[in-house]
Amino acid sequence: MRLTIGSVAVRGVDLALARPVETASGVMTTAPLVLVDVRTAEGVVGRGYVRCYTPLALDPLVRLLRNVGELVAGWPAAPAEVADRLQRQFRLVGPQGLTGMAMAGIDLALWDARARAAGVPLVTLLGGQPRPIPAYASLRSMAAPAAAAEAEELLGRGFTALKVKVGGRDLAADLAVVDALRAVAGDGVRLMVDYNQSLSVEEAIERARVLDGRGLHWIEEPTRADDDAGHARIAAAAETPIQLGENWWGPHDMARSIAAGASDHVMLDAVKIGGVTGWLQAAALARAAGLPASSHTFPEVSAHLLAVTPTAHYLEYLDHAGPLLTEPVRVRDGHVLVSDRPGSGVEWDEGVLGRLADRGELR
Ligand code: SMN
Ligand code: MG
Repeated sequence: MRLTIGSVAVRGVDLALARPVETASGVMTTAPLVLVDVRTAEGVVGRGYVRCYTPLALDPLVRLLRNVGELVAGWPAAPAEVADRLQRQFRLVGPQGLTGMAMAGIDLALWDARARAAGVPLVTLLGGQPRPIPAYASLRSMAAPAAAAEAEELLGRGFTALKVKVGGRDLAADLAVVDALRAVAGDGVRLMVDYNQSLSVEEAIERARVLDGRGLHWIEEPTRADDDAGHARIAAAAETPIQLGENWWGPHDMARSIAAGASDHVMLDAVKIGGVTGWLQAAALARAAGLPASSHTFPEVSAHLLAVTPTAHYLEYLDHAGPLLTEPVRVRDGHVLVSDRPGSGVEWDEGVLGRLADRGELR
């Protein structure tokens, strides 16, 4: 299948969230999203989106992606080749941050285009088949009463695993929310906690030793994401598995972290790890190291990717783009269903986008 990139259309939107996402490292009240449409010369349109966490970066990322779009026009619509050329293009500035997000936006849209051109779901193009993927729900509230209420709602939707963000205050506050969740969820539900990099290594070791008694399924990012040696010390001291990965900018960061023995589990962010192309390389690293691999947000494409990830563990259900899609991911019995439509499961609801444009909310 020979496809050539014709043009790239880029739209930005700072989407209000139904409920703010609270973390120990800041609260997200909106999801700043950049939507990428790659139109091939043959007339196929591939779609993908990235999220830049802060509205301060939204206009710059839209601009960067438009510049990259002009650069890649006329290139083969072959994601492996495009990834290689863009990595070289950005060698001196580096593949972290907005440059990494821009490259991933193009990569995700290119893979979507190739799957659509082949008339198959992305998972099929990658050698798998659509199947339900075990998922956990990520709570957005950190305070014990609000988190417990949110948990009840999600348990009612069939989830059997929940993650809560902790670490904004002292250990007693962490325990209060964990115990409140256990009280509503019972023993049959898996609970995970996420510190979002907020503790020192010493604090993390102290808290992990107490949390070890709570039967948690994992403790995520207890200290700075780039502190491999610190995480290795925490992982050695804790009985509970340590989870890391949402802040790896590509498979090289992951390889360094694995070499340091920094975590027991890995979680891949489809954007930061480098789109579908980066994910496939990362999945191979996880397999070689025997590490269970979960996803980080981006549920649509992650469902396709986990279906072909040999050590697939859990999909994170935290739906930010759903209001913009004609078919947001579907959840059944604690699983997210991989869409069986051609592509990666991302189809814009142009009616919704049109209304945002009319209100001047599209960049
Ligand atoms: C997270 C996800 C998305 C936005 C902020 C924080 C978090 C998680 O680290 O793992 O869900
Ligand atoms: Mg996290």
